[in-house]
Amino acid sequence: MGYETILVDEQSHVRTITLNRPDDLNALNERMARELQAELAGVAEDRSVRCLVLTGAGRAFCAGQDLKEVTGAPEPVDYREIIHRRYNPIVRRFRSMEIPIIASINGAAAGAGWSLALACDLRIASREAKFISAFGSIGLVPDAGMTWMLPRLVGLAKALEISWFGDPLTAAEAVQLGLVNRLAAPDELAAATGAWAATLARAAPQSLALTKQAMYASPASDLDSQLEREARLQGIAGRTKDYIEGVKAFLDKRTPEFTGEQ
Ligand code: T3D
Repeated sequence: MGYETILVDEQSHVRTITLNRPDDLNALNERMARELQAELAGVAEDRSVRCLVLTGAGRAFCAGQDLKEVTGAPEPVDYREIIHRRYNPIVRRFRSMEIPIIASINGAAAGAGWSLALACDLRIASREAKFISAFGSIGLVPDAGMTWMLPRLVGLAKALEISWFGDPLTAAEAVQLGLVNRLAAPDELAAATGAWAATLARAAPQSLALTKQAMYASPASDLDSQLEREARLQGIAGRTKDYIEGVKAFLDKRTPEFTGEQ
C-alpha cells in the first residue's frame, strides 16, 4: 500500500514504521492517523513480523496533534469524536498486538506524540530527545492514553506535575523516571534500536506475547488472579514447539532457533 505520511521498512522480521512529516515535526493529521491504523492492522495479521519499531523522520519523533489542521476550521472541532476516530484505535491496537513494540524516540515527543511513545511497550531515546506534555499549554487534557500510562509509570504526583507544569523533560530525566528504557547517542540510535529489536525478533514469539499479556493484566489484578493467569499462560507456553526447542538448545549448549510455530 502506498502511504503519504509514513514510511514502512522490514528487515529480519522487524517492521519499522517511520512517521514522515518532518517539516511539521511529524505532527499527526487525519491522513497519518488513518495510514498508521491501516499499517498496524496489516502488521497484526502478518505472522512473519516479530517486532515493531515506531520512529520519526527528521529531528522530531512526533509533535502531537497537527495544530495547523485544527485551527481555522470553520466549525468548532469535536475533539471527542477526533480522539475516538484517530488516537484510541491506535492505542488499543498497540495494546492488543502480541509482538513487542519499541518506540525509537529520535527527537521531541510532544502531546499525543508522547502518548504514542508511551503506548509502545519499550522506549529507546536519543540523548537529545525531549518530552513535552504540551496539552495543558494549549488548554487541553492529556489524551491518547497518557492519563492511563503516565501515573502507572511515574506515580500519580509526578504525572500531575508533568501534566500541569508542562516543563520539557530531558532524555536523561525520562530514563531516571522510568519513562524510557535506554538512551543512545543521536547517531547511534538507529543501530541501537535495530540491535534491540533483532534480539526480540529472535526470541520465542509466544513467550513474548504471553508475557506481554500477563504484565499488562497485572495492574488491574489481585495476586490470586494473577497467579491463576500465570499458571494458565504457562500451560500454553509449555505446549509450544519453542519451549521444546529452548530446553533442547540449553542441553545441547547451542543458541535456540525459535519459530513461533504452535
Ligand atoms: O485535536 C485533537 O484531537 C485533540 C488532541 C490533541 C492531542 C495533542 O497532541 S495536543 C498537543 C499538540 N502539540 C503541541 O502543542 C506541540 C506543539 N509543538 C511544540 O511545542 C514545538 O514545536 C516542539 C517543542 C515540539 C519543538 O519545538 P522546536 O522549537 O524544536 O520546533 P518549532 O519551531 O516549534 O517547530 C518546527 C515546525 O514544526 C514549525 O513549522 P514552521 O514554522 O517551520 O512552518 C511548527 O509550526 C511545526 N510544528 C511543531 N509542532 C506542530 C507543528 N505543526 C503542526 N502541529 C504541531 N503540533
